[in-house]
Amino acid sequence: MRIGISCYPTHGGSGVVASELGRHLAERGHEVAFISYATPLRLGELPPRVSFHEVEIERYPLLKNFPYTLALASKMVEVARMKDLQILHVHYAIPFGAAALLAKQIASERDLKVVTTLHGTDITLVGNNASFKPVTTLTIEKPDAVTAVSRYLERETRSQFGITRPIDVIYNFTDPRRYENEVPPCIPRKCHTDPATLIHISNFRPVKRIGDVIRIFARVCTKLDAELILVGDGPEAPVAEMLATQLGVRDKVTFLGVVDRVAPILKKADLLLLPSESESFGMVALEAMTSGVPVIASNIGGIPEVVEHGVGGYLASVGDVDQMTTDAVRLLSDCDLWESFSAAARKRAVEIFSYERIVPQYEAIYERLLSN
Ligand code: GMT
Repeated sequence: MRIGISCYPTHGGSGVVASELGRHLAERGHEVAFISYATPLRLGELPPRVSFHEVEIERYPLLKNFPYTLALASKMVEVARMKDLQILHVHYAIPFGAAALLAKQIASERDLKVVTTLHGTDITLVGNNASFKPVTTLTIEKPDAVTAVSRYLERETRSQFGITRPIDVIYNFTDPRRYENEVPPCIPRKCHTDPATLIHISNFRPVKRIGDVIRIFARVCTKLDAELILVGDGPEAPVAEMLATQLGVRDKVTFLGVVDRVAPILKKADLLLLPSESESFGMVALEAMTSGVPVIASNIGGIPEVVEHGVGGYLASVGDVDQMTTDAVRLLSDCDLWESFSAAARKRAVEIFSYERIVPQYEAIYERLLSN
């Protein structure tokens, strides 16, 4: 098949999923054309059968804000014609879903099928904003197929937008080979050596509750020798630094900033902290699990569909720093328990969320649309 993919090219989960999907589709023999304002970071060097088409952002004195969505739609049309695309698969409702519907109408000489994957913030935060809501609603109602990355997100989409159309739930996926190649011999992992390494990976937005990460870590430090690695950047990074200083643990916290690939860093980690307020899936939890890193997370959104409480990690109510600390200390002080959680986390990631299981579900949707 010939598939166009459009996504945010940044480190966010939706860009990661879209990039990995394109890579795997190409590995399986499909032609894939990425359309965005920059090459998606996780894509790296373009693999065989993958092309990248840049939406150029030009500045005109007349335009205060460049109408990116229109330039994106025009580029989609151009690439659909040039590459004879059959499918346009967009990740994130705003602006990709809207641009794809426009492109489909313009390129009406071809029967271009639009698939929109909802990732979470496009529904729960951005798309739900009153200024976008009518457009977001259209981007859910009108595509040929809509997918959501968790059952939670499907329910949320229906209740927040009053949607009744079919929505396919297709979980995000992982490629266990990446972790095996990069972290030999990571599986099965052994109990940590001192200090224990806790890790948090995010875009440092308020929804991630970075303050809780620091509070949990500071409390863990009163019970055992530990360090904290913070991966990513965003508006809450200075808040995290201030709190770490106030709580007397600043010298045990490393701010790594934004990194392209998390697998090599996860190799060093003993525990992932993800105390988010909202999470449609929790891609970093899956990445940690693939690397055999148990997860301490909030029991919200799509996280319980990814992390099995008491098996490969522990879930607690949002903001329950006490419980999360107790669980972290329990795991880090009992090697047998930690090793069983590590193995179970990896097993669940491989058995349920492997690309081998998930990518064919997207292919099945494309085939269904093309056969109609
Ligand atoms: O909030 C983020 O982490 C970024 C955001 C994005 O749009 O990339 O992530 C969303 O999509 C990811 C991939 O499907 C999910 O794993 C995240 O849970 C989701 N974030 C939220 O729902 C807050």
